[in-house]
Parts: sequence; C-alpha cells; structure tokens
Amino acid sequence: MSDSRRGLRAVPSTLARGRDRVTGVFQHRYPTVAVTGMTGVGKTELVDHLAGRPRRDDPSEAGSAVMERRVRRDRRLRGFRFRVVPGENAATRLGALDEVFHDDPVDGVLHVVANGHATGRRPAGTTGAVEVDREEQLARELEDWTVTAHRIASMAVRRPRPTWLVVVVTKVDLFLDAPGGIDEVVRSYSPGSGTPFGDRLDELRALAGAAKLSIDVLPACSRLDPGSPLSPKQRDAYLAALEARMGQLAGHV
Ligand SMILES: Nc1nc2c(ncn2[C@@H]2O[C@H](COP(=O)(O)OP(=O)(O)OP(=O)(O)O)[C@@H](O)[C@H]2O)c(=O)[nH]1
Ligand SMILES: [Mg+2]
Repeated sequence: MSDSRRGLRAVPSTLARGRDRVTGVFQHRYPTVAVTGMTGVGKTELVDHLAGRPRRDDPSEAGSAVMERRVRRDRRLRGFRFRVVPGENAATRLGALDEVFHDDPVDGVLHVVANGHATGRRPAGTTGAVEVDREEQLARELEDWTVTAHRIASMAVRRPRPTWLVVVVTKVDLFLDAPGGIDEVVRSYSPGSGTPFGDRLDELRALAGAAKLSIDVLPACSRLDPGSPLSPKQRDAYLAALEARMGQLAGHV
C-alpha cells in the first residue's frame, strides 16, 4: 500500500478515536444524578420537566433498566445527566441500583417520594388506574427508601469525594390540605423529624458521615390537573428552587 493510501485510510480511525475522546469528556463533564423512588411516585415526570423534554408515554419503559435523560442545552438547569432507576420490577430494579450506586457511581441523588400518593400500576398488558390504599403506599415508600438508603450509604463511604442527596417530596398539588400543609409533610421527610423515614435518614447520615453526604428535602410538583388548587406559578417556583439547589450542589453556580 502506498503511503498516501495509508494516510487516507488512517483518517477515519483517527476521527473515530477523536470522537470517542470527545464523547468521553462530554460525559464526564456532566454531573450524573440518580433518580430513585418507588413506582408511580413521579420520577419520569419530574425528570422530563427538569431535562426539558416532553413527556413520552411509553409503557414499555416501566420496569426497564436505567433510563437516561440529559438536560437540553437551552435549559436554565445546565449540565446534568439523569439516570432514572425504574421503581417497578424488583429484579431489574436491584440491577439498576447496582449500576448507579456501585458500577458507575453517580455524583448526586434525587430520591422521590409522594406522601403516599404514588400512582398504582397494573401488571404489564393491562391498562387503567389501580385503587391503592395510602397507608399501604406510605409503607411501600418506606420499604423502598430503606433499600435505597443502604445503597447510598455504601456508595458514600467508599468514595473520597462528597455525595449529595435531595429528597424530593413531589405531587404537593395532591396534599395541599394535609394537616400543617406542605411544610409539615416536608418536615416529616427530613432528618431529625422522628418519623420512620426521618430515622432512616439519620441512620444514613451517621453511616456516611455528615462531611461525606449533604441532605436536602424539597417540595415539588411536576403535573397540574385541571382545577388544581396549586397555581402553575407556584409549581414553577418549586421546580426553580429545586433546579437552583441542584446547581449549587453540583458547583455550577
Ligand atoms: N398530580 C400529580 N401527578 C403527578 C405528579 N408527578 C407525576 N404525576 C403522575 O403520577 C403518575 C406516575 O408518574 P411517573 O413519572 O410515571 O412515575 P415513575 O416514578 O416514573 O414510575 P415508574 O417508572 O413505574 O418507576 C403519572 O400519571 C404522572 O402524570 C405531580 O406532581 N402531581
Ligand atoms: Mg418512570
């Protein structure tokens, strides 16, 4: 082969290597965020909002492996790669938790809860809403949180740099009339609150060490039904506060 031909043939592979390098840099520059929480709690809806994507109703997505969303360039919330762990299907879920907390550990975590207002899902192949008892949903939230908190603790102790956790109390439009209002519900998901959820947060913080893990608890809403008592302005304010805090935690601002 002549030198000139070899030279030509070398171009594409050099380009390919260059592209790999660029993609690698691109991926690592974006802080990664695990989004966890039980099924129907509102993870996908929240991330679609944060990432600036329209909602895709894709039932096949439920129970699949980690779903990736990257923030669109024109968004105020810049540079995050979300890795949503599906809430459904125990087996897939454990693998997905391993992926985000062990194999390729994330920089931060959004753990989503809904004060017992997770939407019930029917088994694959059937449609429609499922009647679910709120107390039962709260118990499931706690069970789910116990599993996830253990994973977060072991990730946090292993790694040299600090990790952040935001407990996102979403669907606040559905419990505006809760005793003590939204503030009281948010408090019940906070460290030192004395609730079962709060106790597990305290344990997590003790295990990980306060210097290794920062914990925030913020209210959110990512969907408003017609006639909702929450105004779109209020909803946007919650999302803006969450975005601002995530920016601070990731060192963007
Ligand atoms: N009222 C109200 N409904 C919401 C809110 N956020 C999400 N939902 C609804 O709750 C249902 C479940 O939301 P998803 O985002 O699909 O839940 P998920 O956590 O991704 O569930 P899995 O994918 O099964 O793990 C959907 O019908 C959403 O439209 C909210 O803030 N308010
Ligand atoms: Mg989902």
